[in-house]
Amino acid sequence: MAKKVRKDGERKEEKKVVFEPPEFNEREYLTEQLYSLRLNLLFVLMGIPMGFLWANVAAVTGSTILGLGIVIGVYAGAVYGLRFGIGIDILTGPKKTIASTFLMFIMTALAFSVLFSNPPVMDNTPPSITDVMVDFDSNLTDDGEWEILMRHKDNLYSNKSNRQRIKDNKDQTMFLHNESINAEVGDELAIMIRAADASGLRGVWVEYGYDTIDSAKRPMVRLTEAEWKVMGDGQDYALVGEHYYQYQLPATRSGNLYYRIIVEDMAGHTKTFETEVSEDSIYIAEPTPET
Ligand SMILES: [Ca+2]
Repeated sequence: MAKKVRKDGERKEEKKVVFEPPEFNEREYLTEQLYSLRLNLLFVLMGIPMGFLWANVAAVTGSTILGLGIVIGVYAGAVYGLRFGIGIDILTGPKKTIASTFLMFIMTALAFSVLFSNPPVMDNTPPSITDVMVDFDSNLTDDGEWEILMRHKDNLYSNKSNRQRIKDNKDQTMFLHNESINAEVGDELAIMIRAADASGLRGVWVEYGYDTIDSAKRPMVRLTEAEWKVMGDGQDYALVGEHYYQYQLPATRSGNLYYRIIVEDMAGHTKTFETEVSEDSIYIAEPTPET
C-alpha cells in the first residue's frame, strides 16, 4: 500500500510550538525533589510494619485480600492524617506524590509480608509426610535383614499388579509389599515415615495398639543414611530436606496392629497419618510352626 501523501504544509505550520525555556529555579526544584523523596521514604518505612500486619492478618484469617484491604485502608488513613495533622496534602501538593507513595507503600508492605510469612520468621504450613512404610525382620531367618512389609500406595512400586490392587481397594492407603507375605509373632517390626518441614521438626511420634490405638506418644528416631540403606531397599535416603524416622517394636501377639503417626513442626503445626481400615493395619499372624 502506498503511503498517505502528506497534505499541504498548513497543518504542519499549526503544530509548530514556540519553545520558551521555563525559568529554572534550582532551589525550588531541589526542594520539591527532597519533599518527594522524604514522603516516599516515610511510606517505605511505614510499609515495613504493615508487611508484618499483613502477614499476621493472612495467617490468622487465611485471607491475603483482607490483609491487602487493611494495608490500603492504612494508606488512606495516613494520607488523611498527613493532610489534617501536619498540613501535607499529597493529593494537591507539589509534584503529586500520590502514585509514587502508594506504590512504595504497597510494594514494601507486600515484600515484607512475604518475608514475614515464611520461615524462619513465621511458619504457616503444616509438616509433610511423603512416605509411610513398615519393615520387618523375620523371626524365621533372624539375620538382621530387614524387608519391606507394607508401603503407602503413593510409594508402592508401580507395576501392573500394584496398580490393579490400588484400583480395587480405594479405601486402603497401605499395601503389602508382597501379597504372599505376612508378619508373624516374634518378628521385629519397624514403622517408618519420611517427613519434613521448612522450619524444622519439633518431634515425630507414634501411637499404636492392637485393635485400638492407645494414646502413649512414643518418639520416633531419625534414621541415618547408613541405617536407611539397610531398611529401605537401597533407595535414596532423602529428598530435599526430608528424612526418615522410625520406631521399632516386636510383634508380641497375633492380631491387627493399628498406629497413628504425629509430626509436629517448630510452629506447633501437626500432620498425622493414621491407619483406619483393617487392611491398613499391620496384620500379625501366628508363628509358622517349626518343621
Ligand atoms: Ca511448617
